[in-house]
Amino acid sequence: MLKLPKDFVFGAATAAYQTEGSTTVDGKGRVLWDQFLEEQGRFSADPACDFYNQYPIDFKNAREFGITSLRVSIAWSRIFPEGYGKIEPRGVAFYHRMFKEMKDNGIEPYVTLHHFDTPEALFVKGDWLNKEMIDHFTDFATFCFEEYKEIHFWITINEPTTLAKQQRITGTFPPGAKYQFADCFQQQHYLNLAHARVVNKFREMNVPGEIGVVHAIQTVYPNSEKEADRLAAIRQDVLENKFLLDGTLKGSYSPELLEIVESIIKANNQSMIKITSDELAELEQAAETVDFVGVNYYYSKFVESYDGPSEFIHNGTGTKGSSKRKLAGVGQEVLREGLPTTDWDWPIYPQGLGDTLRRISQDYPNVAKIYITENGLGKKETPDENGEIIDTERIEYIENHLKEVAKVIEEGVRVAGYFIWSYQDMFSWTNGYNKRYGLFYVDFETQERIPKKSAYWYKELIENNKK
Ligand code: BGP
Repeated sequence: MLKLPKDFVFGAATAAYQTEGSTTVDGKGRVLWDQFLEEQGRFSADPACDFYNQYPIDFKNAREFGITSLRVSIAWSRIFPEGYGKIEPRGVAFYHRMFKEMKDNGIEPYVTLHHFDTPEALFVKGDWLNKEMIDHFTDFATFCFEEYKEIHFWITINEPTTLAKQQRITGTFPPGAKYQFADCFQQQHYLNLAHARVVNKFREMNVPGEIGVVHAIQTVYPNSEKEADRLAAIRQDVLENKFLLDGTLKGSYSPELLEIVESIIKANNQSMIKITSDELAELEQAAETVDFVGVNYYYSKFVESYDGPSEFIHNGTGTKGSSKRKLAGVGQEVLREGLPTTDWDWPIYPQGLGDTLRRISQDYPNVAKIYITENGLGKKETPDENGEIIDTERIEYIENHLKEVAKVIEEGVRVAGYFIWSYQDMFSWTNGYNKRYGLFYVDFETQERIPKKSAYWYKELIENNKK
C-alpha cells in the first residue's frame, strides 16, 4: 500500500481559461488565445466545463471525494480587462465568491496568477517579450495580494518553459512563431524576472502567506552513452529546464550556462539575449526567499544529437507517432525502445519524476519544499454501457508516479504535496476536448459530472493515508 507522510497534501489542479468558459461574460477582456483559436477554427474555450457557473458542484464533489486542496487560477483579464487600468468589479467579486465556496467546502486554494492567459491588449504589445508586461503583471499581482486576503498559497507563473518554447519555437501557442531561439531565451529571462519582481513585492508587502513558481520539467536523458548525445541532452535541458530553474531558484546564470545558451542561439544565426546586472540583482533577491517550487511532470525526453534544420510537428490529435521534434543547435527527441507512450507521443517514465525531484533537492537546497503541481494522463474517453469510466491506465499512471514520490521522500527530498492534473475534464490548449485528464468526466453538452474510477481510487488513497 502506498504510504506518504501524514501531512502530505493530496490535491488536484485546474486553470481558469481551461475550465471557466464564459469568456465574454461580466466584462471579461479578451486574451491571446481568443483570436488564435478563432482563426484555427478547431475548438474554443467556451463553454469548456463551465466552471464559472458549475464551481459549487465541483467543490461539493471535491469535498465528497476527500480532496481538500485545489489549484485554481485567477484570469487576469476578468480583473483588468485591458491588462491594466480599469478594474472590472464583477470579475473581482467572482473570485471572492469562488474562494468562499472553496473554503466553505473545506478546500484550500492554491492560486496561480498567470496560467497562459495574457490579456489580448498586452499580447499585441509583445507579451512577455515586452518588459512593460512585467510592470503590469506586478501591478495585477499586487492588486490580488491586497484584495484576496483569504488566500495563503500563491503561484506566480505556470510553466514559463511551455510559454516561451511553445510561443517562440514550436509555434503551438499564440502568436505561433517558430524556431526563434533568441526570443525564447529572452522571454525565459523576462519570465524569471517577472516571477522575481512579484516575489520581491510580496515580501515588501509582508503578505502573510507563501509564494512559489510552477515549472514544467521534462526530465532529459541522452539516448545513448555517445558523447554527442550527452551534449545534445545538456543543450535540451538548458533550453527547457535549467535556464528557468537557475533563474528562479538560484537567482543567477553561470558563465557555463550562458555559454550553452549562446551556442544554441548562434547555431540558429540569431543574436544573443540581453541581461542587465540590475535584473540579476532582482533574481537573486527573490531566489533567497522563495517558499516553494511546483513541478509539473508528465514525461521524460530521450535525446540524440542532430545536425539538420529544425523540424517540429506537434501531435495535437492523439494520432500515435505523428510528432517530430528536431531542433537545430539542440538535438532531436526520439522514442526509447520499450517505453510506453500516450496517444500524444509522451513517453511514460515515472522514474523521470524521481530524478527531477532529486535534482531540485540537490541543486537548489535553499528551496524549502516541492509540490508536484501537475501530473496525470491524457486519454480519449467515453462512458461505458453502464455509464462508468473505468480508467485503470490513469490509476496505474498516478500510482506509479506517487511511488516515485514516496521513494524520494524516504531519501530525504522534501515533497509536500501532489496535485493531479486534472480535477475535472476540461479544455486542452492545443488538443481541444478529446484529451481528457479529469478525475471527473464532464459531458461538455450537458455539463454533467461523472466520477471516474480514478476519483474513487484517489478517495480511498487519501483516506488510507490518514490512518
Ligand atoms: C500543462 C499545463 C496545463 C495542461 C497540462 C496538460 O502544460 O499547465 O494547463 O494543459 O499541461 O497539457 P495538454 O493539455 O497539452 O495535454
